[in-house]
Amino acid sequence: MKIAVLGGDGFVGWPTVLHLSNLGHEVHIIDNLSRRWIDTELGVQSLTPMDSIQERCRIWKQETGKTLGFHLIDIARDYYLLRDWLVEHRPDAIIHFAEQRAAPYSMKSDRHKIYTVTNNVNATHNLLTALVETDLDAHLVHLGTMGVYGYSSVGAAIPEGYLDVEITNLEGEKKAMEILYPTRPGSIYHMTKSLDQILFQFYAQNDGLRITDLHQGIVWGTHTDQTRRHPQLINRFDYDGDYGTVLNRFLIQAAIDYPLTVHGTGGQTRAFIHIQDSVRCIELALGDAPERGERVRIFNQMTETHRVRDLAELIAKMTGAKVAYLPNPRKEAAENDLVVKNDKFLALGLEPTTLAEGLLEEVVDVAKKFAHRIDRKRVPAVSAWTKDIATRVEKDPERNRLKSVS
Ligand code: NAD
Ligand code: USQ
Repeated sequence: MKIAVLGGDGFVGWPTVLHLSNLGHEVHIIDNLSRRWIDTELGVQSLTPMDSIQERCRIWKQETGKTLGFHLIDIARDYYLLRDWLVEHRPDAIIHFAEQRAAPYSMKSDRHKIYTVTNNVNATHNLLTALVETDLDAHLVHLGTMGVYGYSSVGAAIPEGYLDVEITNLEGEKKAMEILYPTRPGSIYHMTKSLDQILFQFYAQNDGLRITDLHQGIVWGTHTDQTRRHPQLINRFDYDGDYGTVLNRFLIQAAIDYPLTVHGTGGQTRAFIHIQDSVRCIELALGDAPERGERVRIFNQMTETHRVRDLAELIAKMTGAKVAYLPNPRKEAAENDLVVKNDKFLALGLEPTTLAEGLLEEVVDVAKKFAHRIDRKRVPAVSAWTKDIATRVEKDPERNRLKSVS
């Protein structure tokens, strides 16, 4: 297949590009490199030393003989470039990773809120309208998030996208209906993924676009089989308070002897998936495309759930790290249960890589190797969800104590 990977320079995009190229597909990366600019804005860098995207593609060619295309396009702003690219290349499938994906970054200020909404919603909508305009019947696979469901504990498993409900009509009869699972995003970033869902529903229904939306949990790990092939194919690894995600952060914190930064009680339960499984799921989703006229196909892309404090305790036991319970900069439930259905990927053949498989150690080893690249001042998460929370967090003695010890 000819596949366009939008956001192919990112943390999940790059290993996906390599995985699909290795399988023999013709892969084209479209990216505006905004994530690299955001590192510059924040004054941080990936834990791992990333080469330019052109150099990464050159090394892949050298190692495998396979060519990767790279096209510098901002899909949120350069609509006509995107449309003309699609006309010229006519891909069979498009994988859409190209959004601002950090919840803390999206909550930093009004500017960051506006950027995240403008970038993400326009990126998705430009792509959808371009597919219609160019009469392109490509299968669109979008990376969404488990966070669209919210984290209320209703004591029922979260289904894969849709919920069966019963509505009482004016005659008092009960009518069955299937709706998108009610969305309850917890940040501006997660809200944009909820808006994406409505855009997909409309374009599938109105124009017959073939769309798969993958509601992915928190991705952890760093290497995949393909990024391991050469030091210059190494993946991005975010550790800072805005872009680093919880499990990867705890692992690097343990590696540099920094207390594990648990927010609140750590009673938040979240869904997780290893990066190797993430790229495999995308392969599986590509092989299971919907028909024209079908509703959007939604998969829950996760393999296990964990409570934040359980993860901290597990890593503390494994490495001897200390755990710091800090005031939570986010507005989120202090404690929640989470049961998630993921039957669809299991039925397609996914064999989950769980925390128990020894890969936690691998991340700690990578972090130790590149520890000299870590700026400890960038480790704390400082983006607060409201002004009141910001004031409370700022005054907290435990947070200030951590500042002085670290
Ligand atoms: P990332 O920030 O590392 O990569 C996103 C890439 O998209 C970057 O290379 C960026 O430059 C590019 N991009 C952003 N806006 C663009 C635009 N307007 N035009 C062109 N390129 C643009 O993020 P990631 O961790 O690789 O996540 C990829 C996708 O998967 C995101 O949509 C994210 O919401 C979703 N996701 C990620 C995780 C996770 O834990 N990392 C979990 C669930 C879902
Ligand atoms: N947390 C801590 N300590 C930290 C960092 C985070 O306790 O140092 C807590 C947070 O308060 C939160 C939980 O860990 O309760 C998860 O935070 P996270 O930053 O790991 O994940 P999140 O903000 O939800 O976002 C990440 C990705 C996003 C993706 C989402 C999947 O950045 O792109 O969509 O995971 S999910 O969480 O399933 O919605």
